[in-house]
Amino acid sequence: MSKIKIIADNLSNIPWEDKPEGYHGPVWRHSQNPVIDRNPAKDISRIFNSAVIPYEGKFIGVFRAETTNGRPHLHLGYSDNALDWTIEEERIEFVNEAGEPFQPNYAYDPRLLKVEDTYYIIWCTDFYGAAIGLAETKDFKTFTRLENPFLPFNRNGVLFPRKINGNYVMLSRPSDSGHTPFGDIFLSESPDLVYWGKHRHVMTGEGAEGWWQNVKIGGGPAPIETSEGWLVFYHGVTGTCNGLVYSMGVAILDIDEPSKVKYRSKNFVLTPEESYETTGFVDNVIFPCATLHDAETGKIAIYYGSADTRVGLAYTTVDEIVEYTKATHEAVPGDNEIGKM
Ligand code: BMA
Repeated sequence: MSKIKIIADNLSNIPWEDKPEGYHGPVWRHSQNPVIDRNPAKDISRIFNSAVIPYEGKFIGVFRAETTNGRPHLHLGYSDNALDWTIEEERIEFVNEAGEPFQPNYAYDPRLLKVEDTYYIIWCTDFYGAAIGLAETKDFKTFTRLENPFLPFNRNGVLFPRKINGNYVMLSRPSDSGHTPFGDIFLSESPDLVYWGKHRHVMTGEGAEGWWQNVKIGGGPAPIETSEGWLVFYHGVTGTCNGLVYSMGVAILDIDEPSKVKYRSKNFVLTPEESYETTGFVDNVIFPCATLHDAETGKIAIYYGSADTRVGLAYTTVDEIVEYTKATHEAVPGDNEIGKM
């Protein structure tokens, strides 16, 4: 039993390994990483930045697949143990609300979560440039696209797993259409997933003590509800003379007013170190997009894209990560602006 409570279903069949002896960090890697390596299915050369969820006693995922022509699309995958994945060779076929085919020109960095009885996929779509796409499914057979929540340019849309004060809530990261050299995490609310407003600024990487997040930050997996607040893993980016480096950070947001940061760690909790993270299509990228977590034990398994090439898995517990976040907290100037100017 954990001291800090995860407010979600019990999920005792998630992958798990204890922290290795002598390892000091609050998040540790699965010993058999990567869980998905290059060329995982016919005509798919790389899978990374992908999201998984429990479904009917097993696991299902929406995967960012780079096809052999280099254009990313979303493919379904299935697993009994959330480690060995069978990826569909055909991409997900989306329809519009009238049931007609409505394929995105490209699709990447999906998040996947359930709110009430419906599963939602949020991804980066083409809407006159990079923007956030949204679709719903109840059965993983029919995928209906809803209105794009925001104007271009925006990425890293992350829906919360329940309504807060009666509204759906989404994190996003307004950006540009390329390899955006700036960016903070914002939050918006909607009564119906169509009209979005009450926009708030949540977090900035600039001005924080650590340099690992000084270029930009963006949301990661769906927030985890805990007795201490919403636990969020996110990516933070720094620039070097060899390009950008993506690490994983952690913060805890207020449970009723999630635009307020309660605690955030000044340190990264995972940074590219292993060869499958430092070398790939894009070197030095750790990009978390999903967690599986068990309320009873407090175990958390984090799925992350590794070097834009593979899927990695890492572990922590709610007690350890919350404790670490509090112990290494820094109040960053700019985090507490409510964003209404
Ligand atoms: C971002 C996104 C991610 C990618 C990252 C590193 O802008 O495109 O999909 O993992 O760059 O290349």
